[in-house]
Amino acid sequence: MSNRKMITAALPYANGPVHIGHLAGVYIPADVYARFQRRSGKDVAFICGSDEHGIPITIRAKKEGVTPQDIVDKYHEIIKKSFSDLGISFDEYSRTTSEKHYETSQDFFKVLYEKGKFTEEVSEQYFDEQAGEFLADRYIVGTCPNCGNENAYGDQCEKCGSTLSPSELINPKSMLSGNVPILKDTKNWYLPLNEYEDFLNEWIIEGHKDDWKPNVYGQVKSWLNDGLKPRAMTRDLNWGVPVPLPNAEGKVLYVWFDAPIGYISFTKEWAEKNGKNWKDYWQNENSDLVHFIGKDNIVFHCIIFPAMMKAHGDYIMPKNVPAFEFLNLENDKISTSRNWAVWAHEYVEEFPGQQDVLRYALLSSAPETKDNNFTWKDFQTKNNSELVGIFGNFINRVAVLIHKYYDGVVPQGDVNSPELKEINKTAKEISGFLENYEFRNALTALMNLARFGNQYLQNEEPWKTIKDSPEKAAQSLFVGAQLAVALAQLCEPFMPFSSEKLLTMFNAKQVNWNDVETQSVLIETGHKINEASLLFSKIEDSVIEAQIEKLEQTKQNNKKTNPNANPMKEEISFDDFAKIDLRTATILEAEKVEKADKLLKFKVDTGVDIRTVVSGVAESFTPEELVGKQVMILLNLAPRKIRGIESQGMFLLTTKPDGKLSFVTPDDSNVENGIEIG
Ligand code: B3M
Ligand code: ZN
Repeated sequence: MSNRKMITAALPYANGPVHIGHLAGVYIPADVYARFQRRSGKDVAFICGSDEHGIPITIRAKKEGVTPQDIVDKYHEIIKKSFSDLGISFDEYSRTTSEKHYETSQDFFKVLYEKGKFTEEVSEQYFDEQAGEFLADRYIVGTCPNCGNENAYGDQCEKCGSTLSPSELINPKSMLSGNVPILKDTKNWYLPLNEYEDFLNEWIIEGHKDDWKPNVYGQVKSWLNDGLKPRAMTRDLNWGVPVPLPNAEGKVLYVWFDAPIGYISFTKEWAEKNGKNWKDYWQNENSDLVHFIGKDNIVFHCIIFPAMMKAHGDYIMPKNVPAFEFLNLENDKISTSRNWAVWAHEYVEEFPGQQDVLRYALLSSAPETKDNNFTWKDFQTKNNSELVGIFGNFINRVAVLIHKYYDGVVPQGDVNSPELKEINKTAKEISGFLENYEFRNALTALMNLARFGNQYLQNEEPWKTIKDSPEKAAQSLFVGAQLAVALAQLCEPFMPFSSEKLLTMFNAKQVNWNDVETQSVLIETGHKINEASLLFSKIEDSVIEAQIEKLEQTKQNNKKTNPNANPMKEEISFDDFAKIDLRTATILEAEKVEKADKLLKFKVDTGVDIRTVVSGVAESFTPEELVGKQVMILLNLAPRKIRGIESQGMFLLTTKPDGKLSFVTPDDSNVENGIEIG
């Protein structure tokens, strides 16, 4: 085991806040591990930052009608604050738009380029001629070949869930302009992953069969069994780290090329500020590189990034990649788009001072080996029965009784009491579990020590023995004090806020993990403790019901009242809406269009002018019945030639279940023409 721990946690995309799924499956376990390693005297670098490139960011920007930079600036701050509020003890939390990161990822690319590690391939890709841009898969919409959904994306149909490629879409359209994209040749740089198969097989399949988690090992094995293909490390996009080569305009590094290099860039940033050498952590065999990630990131951390580092040549391979499964919320998949989540920043606001309760609850249902479930009821039980009822109760009793009987001074007791062995045993157990990434077992071991303490006090009954055999009472509370301080020391990786409070309460200092594993006395006889304060407080039913109600509300909002209704279109900004000029108007004349069964031609008084509109309503109305009708018109739609007639606007219409059209008309029959609608 080496003395240095280079610990990374997956870089969250800065396209939204973090939720309990992220926390339970990556950040809290990673933090427990990092804190534990620091306490064990290891030289730890715990590094993370926001992933600010990639399509999720540009999509979100488009949705909100702002620039990608606006999006990442906003969410980077929110995410960073949530982590710090929850006590995630990153040594560095940076972002992939930092200067150091541009430099580091471009250098990395250049090294691979100069070593001839890339192949150049020309492929056909969809291109939007009007926007002048190549289109990422997500930017192409069309009809799903499997279910007929007209709003399927180039990479996936959200209605039937099938994975697609843009060429499979029927009637593909660009989301940028709405035009039909053309196929155009483009050159990109590929990493031939197939050339790394032997290396990966030897390193992981043969080398880590026994020490990597079965879910991780299994996924890697199945990827390798299927055979690897060259993968493009550059993309035709305008948001990302520019490809550092001449003639590579309009091309950026693939987000999964630049993002993991972020770990390195941010380590450099940290090292510079702290007088360290980043290479000690990344390029020295005496360093254990450990990546904490969710299961959807396994291939990137176990295959692609290692292949990149191998190609580079100077880097160590990860010692372990403890990937977590997913956490569900109230038995339903957590989803950002459906707002089905408990958001970290909202929790911090709604449960002030109770960060450790969330840390505890999430750790005890961490999705270590299979998907797991978070429910508010369970959260309440964990707080009320375990944290308040067991942990808090034991420590409170000890502190209160020491004040009551001994003026807050730890009484005389036997330093060889057999109960004290429980402390060392628990410390060793926890450390064994944590070295093995078994966070739930580690937490159980901690809790068992509190249970043991409670039981001990219950059996000893110092509140009774104080009268007839004060020596016995002193002995009990001496042991109680040791157990309480042990809990204060050992709970730090899991519940750092409570640990700090407890150490203050017992007027004690944090010690190394090894001291708790070996010492029999953690607080001396004669030591004066501080005032007892309550560590945890009961969470009332009403608080839990309010949270459940909040989720219920989300469910209602998500529910379709009309199962046939199409899903909502892409969100638009107010500015987009403000561009639309809708008016009241009156039809002055109407006539059939020759040789066109569906079309009628109208003269319309829009209040602004009198203009011609062609509309496909002939199957639903006769011209005569429409003369004099007041309608709503989209006034500023670019004119279009329909059957040789220039149509200057569009009526607002709806379709009835029988397919017949009907006009949207003002509720009030006396509205003037030209009144704006909005
Ligand atoms: N940004 C997070 C995700 O897939 C992704 C991780 C990058 S780690 C280098 O949700
Ligand atoms: Zn479909």
